[in-house]
Amino acid sequence: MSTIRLTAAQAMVKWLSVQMTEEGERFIEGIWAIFGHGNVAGIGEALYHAKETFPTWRGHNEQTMAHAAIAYAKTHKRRRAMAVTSSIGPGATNMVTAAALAHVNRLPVLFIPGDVFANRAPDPVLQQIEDFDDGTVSANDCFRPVSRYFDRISRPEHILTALPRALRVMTDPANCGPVTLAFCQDTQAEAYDYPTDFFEPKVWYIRRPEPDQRELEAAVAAIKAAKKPLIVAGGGVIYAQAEADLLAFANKHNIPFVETQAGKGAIDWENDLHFGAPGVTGTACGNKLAAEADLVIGVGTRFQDFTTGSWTVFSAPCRKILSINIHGYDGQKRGAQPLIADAKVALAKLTAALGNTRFADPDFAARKEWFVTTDALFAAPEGNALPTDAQIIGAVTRATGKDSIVMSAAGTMPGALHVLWRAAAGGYHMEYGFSCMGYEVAGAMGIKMAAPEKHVVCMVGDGSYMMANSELATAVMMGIPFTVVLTDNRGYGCINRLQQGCGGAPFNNLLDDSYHVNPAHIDFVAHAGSMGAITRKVGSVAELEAAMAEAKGASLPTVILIETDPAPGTGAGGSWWDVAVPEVSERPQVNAAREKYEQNIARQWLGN
Ligand SMILES: Cc1ncc(C[n+]2csc(CCOP(=O)(O)OP(=O)(O)O)c2C)c(N)n1
Ligand SMILES: [Mg+2]
Repeated sequence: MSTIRLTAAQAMVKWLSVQMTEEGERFIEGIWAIFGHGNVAGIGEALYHAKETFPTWRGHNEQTMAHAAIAYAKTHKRRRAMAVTSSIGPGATNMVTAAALAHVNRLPVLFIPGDVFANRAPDPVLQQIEDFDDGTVSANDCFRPVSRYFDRISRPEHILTALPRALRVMTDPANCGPVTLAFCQDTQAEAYDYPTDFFEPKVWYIRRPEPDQRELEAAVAAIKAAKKPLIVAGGGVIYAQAEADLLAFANKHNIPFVETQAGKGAIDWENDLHFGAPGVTGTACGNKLAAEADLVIGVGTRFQDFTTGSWTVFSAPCRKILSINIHGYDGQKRGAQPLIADAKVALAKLTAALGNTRFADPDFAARKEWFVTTDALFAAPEGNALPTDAQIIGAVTRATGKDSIVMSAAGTMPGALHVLWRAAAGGYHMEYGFSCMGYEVAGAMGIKMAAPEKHVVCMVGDGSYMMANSELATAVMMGIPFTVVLTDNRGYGCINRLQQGCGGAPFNNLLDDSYHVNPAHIDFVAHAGSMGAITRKVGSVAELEAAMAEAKGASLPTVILIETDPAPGTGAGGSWWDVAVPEVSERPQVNAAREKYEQNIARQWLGN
């Protein structure tokens, strides 16, 4: 057998650089790295020699580097990914939040944290946590519950099995998610005679499982028996690249559809059967259909509480849910009738079996009415009033075209965008599985790396921006332009509203309502400017539109700051959301909110 003598780290990098997509590109495009003693000598040396064929990028924070990697994979519909390496200890645990984010959103990313010495000679090495009762525990065990595959590389031979398992998970349409290969730092540097053919290029094909015949027949029967079906399109539609198939299916059978946060942008908003969004952040016309539907057909959705209005939206008279899903876990939630298959394949089989089945027209007048209502919300504010988030969205709508991707993750914007944003196909990127503050700026950079031809617009609140923004400097350094619309309402606006909605007093959310000795004054323009971004403070939505037009052509990231009103919500659409209100309180407002809460939980559908 022909062999090649490499360190384990060199072998890992060599192997990763020849894992290919069907289109002939590297599946793992490259690696984000912050070095420390846990990876600089081993992995760092290997990456240096491979830098022409397998690029290394340097960020400012392990979590946000991983956010960029995750956004990149999402933009590529899970067909390409990135790796992220850290030292041991804090560098590694900084990535745990990002791993959880990828896990919830079922997105592929390869985490390679350094780990303690396999030989334990220097124990306790710098940054090693010590478990008094278990010699095998390291900080990296935190990754186990948030990885779809976890392995610890403590011998050089381990990569021969661990790496193919990692790629198997990342390219598996059902089990897709983050992989963690915790790499012991002495093992990284250890040499081994690897079989040469281990490094032959390999193409990873993403399979499309066929449905079970019985499930298919039952699904056809359920649809034929329905009078008013409604399709709920989730992220699975996009990951299966089944957008056109879904539209053809909807058109042929005249079934209206709504899109979840992950599914939004699967189909252009202008299609007549597109009724917007369901649930907590749903459109009025979409939620009206949901309330009247006798069959909800989920396609690639995991039925998160926002989608289902905490299981009050798909309530009476709808008690039937058909769930077309790649995984049995999602396909059988709450007694849903499953059709476990790839979305593209399942839709083709269903439509063939349904023949010319056509349903009665949905309420097109309600759809029209919805756009009249939201047009009014988009209008610029009167006089000197601070704009609302809806008015900001109106301005961004006017300033962007179908070549844009609008993105966000946490705060007021995700809900407001879900209900109001008129997404072109492929024009929406929302991290709402984990809704992780601090995803936005780094995520925008990852999107732009995946889709350089698009105008990427990052919608971020002052709170999320303050939580993580330092990859702005990375984007400047790497010449990756995107537009940040930073809405400054002086604090955690959406949680402040939620707090009061639950009967609470305004407390610890807006900066002025929080303990302070000196009133907070954050100069965002100076802050973003200090990292090299183009910065503008605008005083009106008209100025925002003009600044956005300018930012579109820039070669650097642009941060546009606008002060907004923290008080109003979007004022359109929506449904109840289950946030538990205290059963006893000295505050009458809390008692009143609890009373309402009990009425609402009585409406929840708790399953068959
Ligand atoms: C990492 C993280 N911490 C806490 C939360 C809870 N949370 C959700 S939105 C939010 C406030 C966001 O404030 P900002 O970004 O300013 O948006 P605004 O609602 O004010 O527009 C908080 C604290 C979260 N989603 N993620
Ligand atoms: Mg805010």
